[in-house]
Amino acid sequence: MQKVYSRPKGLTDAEFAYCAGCFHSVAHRMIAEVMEELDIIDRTIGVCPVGCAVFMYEYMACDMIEAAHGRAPAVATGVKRVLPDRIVFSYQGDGDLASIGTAEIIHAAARGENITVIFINNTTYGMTGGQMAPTTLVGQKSTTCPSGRDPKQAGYPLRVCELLATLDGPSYIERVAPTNPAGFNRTKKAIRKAFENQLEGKGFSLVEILSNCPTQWKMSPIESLKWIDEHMTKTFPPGVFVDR
Ligand SMILES: Cc1ncc(C[n+]2csc(CCOP(=O)(O)OP(=O)(O)O)c2C)c(N)n1
Repeated sequence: MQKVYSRPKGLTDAEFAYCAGCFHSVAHRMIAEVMEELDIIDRTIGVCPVGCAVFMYEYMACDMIEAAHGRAPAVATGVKRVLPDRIVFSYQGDGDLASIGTAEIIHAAARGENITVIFINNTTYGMTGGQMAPTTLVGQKSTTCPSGRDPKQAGYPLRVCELLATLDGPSYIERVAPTNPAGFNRTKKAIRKAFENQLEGKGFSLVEILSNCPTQWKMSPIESLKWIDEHMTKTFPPGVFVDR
């Protein structure tokens, strides 16, 4: 019988502690596969976020560093500049990247740092109890906006790809929605390209993955995929925003 599925070498043997159906596991696996395919596991350094992926260092078989909340792009910048032969990526949620870490991501992008950023946008602060995030949709309920986000009080969602695309620094910015097999393939391809760009010295690459949070959204994993397609993609359209 032909073996068609095995654990990528880029993952350790640790079992994921994520909720059932959570995209963090999917994104970890894709990064692990890309590292294996590009044969860079031994020279990759990842920077973990504060958020549900705070224990990412348990799961990845490369070197990992834990950054303070939102500071991953600054830490990644320092590591890459000191060790330019290493492949350096940050992995960040929307609370981490688009709220407390807004300054770090904008300036790393503007400087065109030769790093790879994987941005997990699940529209909520998953780890701390489902509070409103900068990417929470208008009308979306959360524990801190139980009647739905009201722009009069809480403003509008932040579109990170569109914002960063106004800068001259980034070399590649793409938003993907892995809600079906084609979306999965697109996501894997985007992650691979974001790592390849760094290998080629092209500069700053960011992939935003429209992600779910079945637990805080109070949905089944299947319902959460449908919700991404029907609601999230309207505010956050997938596509390539920068490729140069
Ligand atoms: C300096 C600091 N401020 C606030 C917190 C509390 N905190 C922990 S995780 C988090 C947000 C996580 O949300 P997100 O980045 O979207 O990741 P997710 O948990 O959804 O994957 C916050 C505010 C903290 N740990 N440190």
